[in-house]
Amino acid sequence: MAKKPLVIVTRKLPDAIETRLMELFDTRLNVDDHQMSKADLIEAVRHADVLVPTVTDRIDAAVLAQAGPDLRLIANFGAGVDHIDLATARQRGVTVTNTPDVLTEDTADMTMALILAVPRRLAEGERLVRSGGWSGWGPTFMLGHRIWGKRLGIIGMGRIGQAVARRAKGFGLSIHYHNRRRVHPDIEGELEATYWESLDQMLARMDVISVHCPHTPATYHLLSARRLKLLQAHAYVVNTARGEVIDENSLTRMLQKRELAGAGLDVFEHEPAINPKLLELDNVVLLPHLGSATLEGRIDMGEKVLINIKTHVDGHNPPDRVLASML
Ligand code: 8YV
Repeated sequence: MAKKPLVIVTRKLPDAIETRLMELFDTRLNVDDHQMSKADLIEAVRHADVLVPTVTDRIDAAVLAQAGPDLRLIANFGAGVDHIDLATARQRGVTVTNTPDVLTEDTADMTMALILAVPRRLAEGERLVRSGGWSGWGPTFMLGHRIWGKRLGIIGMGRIGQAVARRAKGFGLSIHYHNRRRVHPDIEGELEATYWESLDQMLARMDVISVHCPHTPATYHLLSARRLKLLQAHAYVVNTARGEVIDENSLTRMLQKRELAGAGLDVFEHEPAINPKLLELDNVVLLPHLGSATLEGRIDMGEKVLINIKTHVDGHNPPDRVLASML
């Protein structure tokens, strides 16, 4: 029997996926789910034929420089690949795949939850009840702001941006978007979406902003201090994409000074570290990167990883290849 390829998985995956990986390949699991150090990652790429990393592993040029001759595939468990140096991988002839599509609806649900939670003060109210500090209903008690009829500006109108737009439309928000490319007129028509070529122009007019672009060198701090200042003081910012797209310190300062109404953040610039000042604010809802965290989603992501590895090992082009030029 031919030697099975060595697949090294950096984090604990759902049991069903791990079992199938064990059946198909010579697989090394991380059953206690410890975070791999840089030395661990280097050790892994030295020996593996296939590496299965997640967003918590930095596969940079220094790690890839140590890769052994057998490393041919990095089958990322996750859609975002900003933790992998794609250019270096390509130079070294290493294919990179990801897991798109299967986390679109879950991430859009979580985004919608934040779009509702911040203006309606959901987390704040929950904290009050738990603290025992609720003294009863009152007509002017804990008033939030209405969502229906407001303008939502979506930055990045890919799969997730569109899935958010569909939901938001149902909640009576009008859809605006900025994207590198204008989407197909049929999609614009379905979503009744207004395209803004100028992000600055859009920002200045929206009630809610939601980020759905990938983190790339071009989108790092896309919402810079300057751009954040273009937002109206009653606007809310939601981010379920990547923390690096927003200048977190500037956002925090503006929230502190009430130059913005609030923010719903599922991702942070230096995860899992969070600007401590954010923790003191009532007008923010903070989540621990839960966007795609459903059991169903994780299994679907694992299935994609399996298919990407299997097709590659069998000598075919894996379906979810990522090329730097696609981002
Ligand atoms: C995943 C994500 O949980 O897929 C992504 O890009 O941000 C998350 O929802 C994570 O990336 C898994 O590696």
